Amino acid sequence: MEYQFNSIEKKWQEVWKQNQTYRVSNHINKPTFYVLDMFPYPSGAGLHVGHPLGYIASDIYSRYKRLKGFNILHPMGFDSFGLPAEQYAIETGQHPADTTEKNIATFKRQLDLIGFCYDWEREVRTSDPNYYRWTQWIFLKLFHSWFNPIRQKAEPIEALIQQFETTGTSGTGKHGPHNFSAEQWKQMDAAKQQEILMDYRLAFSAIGEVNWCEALGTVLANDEVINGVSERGGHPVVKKKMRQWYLRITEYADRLLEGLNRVDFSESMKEMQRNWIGKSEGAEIDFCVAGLEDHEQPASIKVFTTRPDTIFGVDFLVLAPEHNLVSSLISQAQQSDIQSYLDYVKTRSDRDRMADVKQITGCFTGAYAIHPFTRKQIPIWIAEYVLAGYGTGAIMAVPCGDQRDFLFAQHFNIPITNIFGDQFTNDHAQSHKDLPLTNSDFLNSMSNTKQAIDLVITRIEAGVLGKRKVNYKMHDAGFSRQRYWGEPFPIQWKNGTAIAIDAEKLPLELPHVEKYGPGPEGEGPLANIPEWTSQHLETSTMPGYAGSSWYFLRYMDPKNNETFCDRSVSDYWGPVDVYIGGTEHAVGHLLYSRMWTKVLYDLGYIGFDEPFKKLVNQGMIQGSSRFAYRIKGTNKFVSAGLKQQYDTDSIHVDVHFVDGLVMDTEAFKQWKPDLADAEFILENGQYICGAEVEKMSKSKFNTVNPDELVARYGADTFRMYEMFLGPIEQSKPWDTQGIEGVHRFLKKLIRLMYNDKQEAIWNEDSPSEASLKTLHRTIRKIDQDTAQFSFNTAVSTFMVCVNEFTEQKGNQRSILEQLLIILTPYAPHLCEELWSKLGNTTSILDASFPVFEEKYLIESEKDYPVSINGKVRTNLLLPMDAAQTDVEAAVLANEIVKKWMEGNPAKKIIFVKGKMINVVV
Ligand code: ANZ
Repeated sequence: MEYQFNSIEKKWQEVWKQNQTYRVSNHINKPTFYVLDMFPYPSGAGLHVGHPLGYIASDIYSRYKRLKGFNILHPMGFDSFGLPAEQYAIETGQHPADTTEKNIATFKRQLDLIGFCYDWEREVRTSDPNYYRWTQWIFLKLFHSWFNPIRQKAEPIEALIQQFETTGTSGTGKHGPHNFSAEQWKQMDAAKQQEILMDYRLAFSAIGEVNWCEALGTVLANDEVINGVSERGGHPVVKKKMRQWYLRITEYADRLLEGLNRVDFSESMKEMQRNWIGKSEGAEIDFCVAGLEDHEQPASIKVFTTRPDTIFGVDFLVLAPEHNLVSSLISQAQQSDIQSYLDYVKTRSDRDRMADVKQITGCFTGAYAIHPFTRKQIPIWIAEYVLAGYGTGAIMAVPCGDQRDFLFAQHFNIPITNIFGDQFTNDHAQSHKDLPLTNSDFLNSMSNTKQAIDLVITRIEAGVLGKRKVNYKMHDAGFSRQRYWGEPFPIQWKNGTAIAIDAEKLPLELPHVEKYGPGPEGEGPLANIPEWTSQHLETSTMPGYAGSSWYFLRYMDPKNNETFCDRSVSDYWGPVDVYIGGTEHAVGHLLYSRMWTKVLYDLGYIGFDEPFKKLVNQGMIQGSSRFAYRIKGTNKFVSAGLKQQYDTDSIHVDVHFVDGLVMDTEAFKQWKPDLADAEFILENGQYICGAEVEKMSKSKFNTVNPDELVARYGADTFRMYEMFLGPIEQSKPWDTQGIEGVHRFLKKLIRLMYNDKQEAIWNEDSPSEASLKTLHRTIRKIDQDTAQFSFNTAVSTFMVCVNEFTEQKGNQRSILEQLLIILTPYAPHLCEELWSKLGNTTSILDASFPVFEEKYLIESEKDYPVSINGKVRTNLLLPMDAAQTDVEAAVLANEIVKKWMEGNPAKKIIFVKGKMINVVV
């Protein structure tokens, strides 16, 4: 049998499809296992070889678990709403619905070529009304719920309303946003009540800041703004206040942190999530503004600090420039300085403000605050390094203990109070903890930072000067986009109040429009549609992460028209057992889906509160770019080794014209019209390219398409080669050259069954001990490696096994069959083919993973070196379980031993089991 991979693969793909081999049932009495890939956004570019890396890994794992007797859910779908689709549509002048449809078709064709075991009946598309109907439904659940801080869980908003009606806000937690009695509640009009409820809802609307670009007439996402100007066109972008939707994810901060202890994610992934949540414990302390302390309602500045123990080292306060007290603090003399500083800050993103430590900027307000303990006057500044969105937007600056405060004091010549004695040397802040305090009144000589913090907090709480406070870096998640291609909100606005659309009326379908330019005043494109605005429907749409926050649930029960996923079905499958995807979703998607899961759990719709038990992050496949060097001002290209002698520009060369580093100069000349008359300066008759590892992208001409490789080598080779490239978690450059080796391996496998005259050579004999040993060593290793996602080592184990079988003439059906079973997850098509050639009539996919048997690895005999008086004279083959008396008898009967003993009696025969025999004469 020659290796006709194309026809073999096509044949089996059709058979599997016809027999519905990948059909998944929700009613099989087997243990279940759910393997999930992060579903792709169907871009116009199609798949390149980097994309399938994770998909192949998850596919191998799923097939392996199936052989192990599990009912496997391993679905695939498309994250088809979102900004890139809209952008692509605008660029190409096509409707996003059409481009999305087309792109999905391409993706599916490409995925199918690789032979994944998806049950396409379960496909989900986030932009399908039958899908987003349930995204909208879950949004309504979020809208109709609040987080009860006492029970630490989501509850229906009706329960809160009932509480307001009976006891007012008492009983809704100490630090709630409002404070009123039942009487007061009842006296409020309906609009006021709704306004108050909005401060509790898990999905809520509030005024927030967006990036507004006047010139483009649109709101931009954060990553569309570079250094204060629009990425597109370079127009100025300013912050603009607009009504937005948010998810109250901050309420789940503690539960999101706690849940990390119960999931199997990498430590670095957990750390990224912890940092994002950014829990800090400390205090809020009030500083009265000098000159205003005797007023009826004295103005005070609330600061957040994690180091209340440094309170006596406060030399100034700093407010974020956006702080709402700024305007009331500035003295006449400071007015114009402050104004120009505020104008400057407007152009700075939060990221620049945090990252830029070299440039120290700020402005004195002219006002002073009073230190709560010493009553000293402290100057109040504004500076960009204090962010409005964190803590209280104001800090007590302690130059002695905080480096940014230190640099600021130095820059503006503000005297520094030393509270760390000789541990502070005046050239940088002292960041170490547990140092004895000086100049610190009641804290003097205390050296336990934690105790000092507790003491200060006790004092400020006693004096009503502030309180203990936990802060989170995380913000409530912005949940609206002024865009077209997303889920419409099931919300109508009536006189400024948001009214939920009845769940029965869902989906609220996205209207088909011809134009999706921005609406007036930064509103979304839906604001241009009279039928939409006449119903006062919300004009923004949900963000890209809405649909992906719960898609893993829909796969379980994709056709259900009654609910998003029947409880009995989600109970059957449980949470995702293994989730595979890139690290780029560390803090976005993964946190949102964890939150949605917790809300659905709290409300009783599912029975687990963490969606993903285990997370595997595959590395990126990078491109390996090739360069040619054009001598400046000419159309002459110099080979890499000689380029030093010329002044050159380097240009990317399509990797398809390059074999290793050697360029096909003819193909290069035909590539583009301006290269037709290119000339070359060669090295040893060849044009050698430069090489660099870069991101794989069309613009760098380094993308390799899986379709080409599948056509040339077959899907099985492609699958195994991707795994062979290295550990799955590692990023690595693509290199097509090595694929030949894997291809040869599969041909060698065929050679165990067919000779080069295409005659069957496999037989029904019993395999040799050596072959059984090879087989079982392989079974054990493949089992372990596959279970641990160590696919690269598994591939080399298969190679060793086939080499050994070749040498051993291991072509007996009984061992070949077992080898094929363990190999099917990796090379499903060829294994199915050979399996059927061996006479099997049921699919190999339904075989059982062979059981490893230790006994085949145990040596049954040993070739012992035999020494006479310490010198090795001969070897003796003995059973491994031979006893001392058997050994002695065998040794003494041996002719060579007899000869060396020269007729003398043996004084002693030393026998070390498994090692050696020594005869002492
Ligand atoms: C006084 C102090 C003394 C501080 C000291 C630190 C060291 P994390 O851990 O990130 O929560 N801070 C508070 N709000 C801020 C804001 N909006 N923008 C910039 N900085 C802010 O850090 C909290 C610390 O960061 C707070 O504690 C405050 O400085 C600063 F020796 O207060 B500290």
